[in-house]
Amino acid sequence: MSDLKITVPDMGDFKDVEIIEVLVKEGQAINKNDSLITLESDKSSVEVPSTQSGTVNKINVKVGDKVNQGDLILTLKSSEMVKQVKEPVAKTPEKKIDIEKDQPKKIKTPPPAVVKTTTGTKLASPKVRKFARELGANVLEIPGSQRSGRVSEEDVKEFVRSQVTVNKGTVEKKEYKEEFSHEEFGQIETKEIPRVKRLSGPHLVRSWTEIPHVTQHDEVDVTEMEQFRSSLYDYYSGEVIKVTPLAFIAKALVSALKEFPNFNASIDPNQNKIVYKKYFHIGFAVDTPHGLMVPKIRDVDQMSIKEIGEALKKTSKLCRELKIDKKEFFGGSMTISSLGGIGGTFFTPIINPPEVAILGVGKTFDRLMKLKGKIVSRKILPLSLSYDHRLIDGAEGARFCVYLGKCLGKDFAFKLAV
Ligand code: CAO
Repeated sequence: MSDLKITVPDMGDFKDVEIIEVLVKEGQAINKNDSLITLESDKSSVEVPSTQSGTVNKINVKVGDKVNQGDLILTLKSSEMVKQVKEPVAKTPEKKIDIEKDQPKKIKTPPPAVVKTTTGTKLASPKVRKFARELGANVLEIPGSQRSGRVSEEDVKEFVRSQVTVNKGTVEKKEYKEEFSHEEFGQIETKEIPRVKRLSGPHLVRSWTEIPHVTQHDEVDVTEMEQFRSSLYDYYSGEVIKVTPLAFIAKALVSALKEFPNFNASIDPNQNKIVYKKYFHIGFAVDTPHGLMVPKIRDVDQMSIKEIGEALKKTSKLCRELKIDKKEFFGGSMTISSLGGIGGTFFTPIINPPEVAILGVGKTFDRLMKLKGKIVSRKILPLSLSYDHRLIDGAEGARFCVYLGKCLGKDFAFKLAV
């Protein structure tokens, strides 16, 4: 075995370029073209691949060093062993620098690079990686929302938000340590957190920790609405029309949003302003095998009850088949989270920012009540309204619930259907 020297290749005009990552360890077996170090200038970053196969003998550089053409990166022990390297190697042909041919090559902004380390691979552009580094985040730990799991700048921000708590102006990284591991108590199974849950998790944490939630529970008598709903039929064919109560609730919600514009708003913390929305795009929490999704149905104010029901079916199907456009998760007025098809009464829905309120819907149940001296059975719909107390006061929250109740009650339900 003889020592091979791997040096920094010709990089055109670039001088004193900083090493931002050392991607191999001493003693590691590597193949030709495996990335060794990442260099970063003001304009771009690039990975320097190995020109030889072998086992890393001595690494001559460290993160932070500034290097030029010809500087020694590391020495390799040439070996046949390298053919047995088990770890698959991510090829990055666009970024190859051929130091054997010694042809001057400028560092150009490469296409989104494969960030490769001894512990894994992750797609991210140099700009995003730099951004992550500046925030002290390891790009390998960040769930990527883009195609093939590529990490975007927004993913980095979301990840950092989820990892830190602001405490008296100082930012602390959270670390969790269990005193005893789960397997000490019996058999366990470990699975990956599904992608949708990985993405929604930080969003939920942010909402729960940053928004002062108030949840108001209310019961609405929907007996007449239910009678009306179950009596719907097609005028021409005579066929029964099945419409979910959710369509009526969405329509009633739009009426309430018109009456209480603070609920159809967002807080702009940067400008210290309230943004009032003049549209009525209602979000619906959809339970899918991949996790919870909240698509919007646009312009619900311009739709009939039947159309809302159909839109709900269509949109939830698109979500369950992962065919929904990402943009449909944004730009909402307020969200409805309905567990009415499953069961249960009251719960604490978490606001979906930048919205400021969410309506939780439970399952309608029968209740015996005394009305005008008689015991009668009525249909009761449980509602749980969570709102952002920074913008909405308790009194306004209560008024909103009362108004919503009227919209679903005997005097108004029929009007909604028109
Ligand atoms: N009370 C009584 N019955 C109700 C009801 C209510 N509040 N809401 C719906 N139902 C009935 C429907 O009429 C339907 O009855 P039929 O089968 O007789 O027609 C049945 O329950 C099934 O409804 P559904 O829930 O499948 O359909 P939907 O249109 O009402 O709701 C959707 C659509 C997408 C909201 C729903 O499928 C879903 O995913 N719900 C879960 C939402 C969720 O997970 N929220 C929690 C978020 S926080 O983690």
